[in-house]
Amino acid sequence: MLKRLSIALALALLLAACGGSDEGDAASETTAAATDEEMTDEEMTDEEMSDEEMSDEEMTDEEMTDEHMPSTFTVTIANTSDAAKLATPLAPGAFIVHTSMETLFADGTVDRGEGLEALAEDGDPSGLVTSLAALSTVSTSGAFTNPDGGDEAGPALPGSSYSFTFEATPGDYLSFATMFVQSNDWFFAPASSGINLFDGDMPVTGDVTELIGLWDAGTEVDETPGEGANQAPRQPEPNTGDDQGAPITAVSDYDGTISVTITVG
Ligand SMILES: [Ca+2]
Ligand SMILES: [Ca+2]
Repeated sequence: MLKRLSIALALALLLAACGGSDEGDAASETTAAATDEEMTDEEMTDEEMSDEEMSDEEMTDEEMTDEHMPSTFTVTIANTSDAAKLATPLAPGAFIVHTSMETLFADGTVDRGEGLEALAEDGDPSGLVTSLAALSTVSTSGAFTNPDGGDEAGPALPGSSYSFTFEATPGDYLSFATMFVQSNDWFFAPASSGINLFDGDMPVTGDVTELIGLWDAGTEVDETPGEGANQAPRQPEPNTGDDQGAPITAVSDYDGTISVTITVG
């Protein structure tokens, strides 16, 4: 199973690397276009005239900084499942900082088909991260792929953890999702509203485990956790199993599988 996940992740990272190359080409084209603009006197004049506007923007930024200096948060998701009902790996997951409700998923509705299924069934967060990054209400998005202390992407086994860091200001919420690997399509995530990262102007810190739920994505029929032939550790390839076509719902009875803490520094 671990090899299979590693292979899937390696493929995902390879695809991401290819995408990066395309962006590099686009950046080169942009630079060339900018050079052309510099050669046009009229356009240069326009740019100089906009300096005043830029000054106004800088003043606004300073005012913003005084009132809402971003706080730097670090979230750690520890796998404590060896002391819980069923020992399970966690899989690489996705996180976002957002201002809208029900951004990563919506409790009680069918999966939107934007990448959550692959995260919940196969431990692949790449598609969901791409979808969420495109939303105007998402200020930061990313994947957590490497267990703490490791330099390779892979599952977080019992006793290990994932961590990720981001900046946020009052009004921001955190959502994330990571697969309960010994299942067909279950994932750990905060309630669909996300975690309000501030209490007034004060950053929220400490143990937030009680804010995290276990959810059934409703995309694949459930087998007995830890035993199903279509679950990630045993399925012959990703996306193996019967379609469920059900709304996303909460799953109980697996308290203590993870522990989540937030620090600010
Ligand atoms: Ca299911
Ligand atoms: Ca499956």
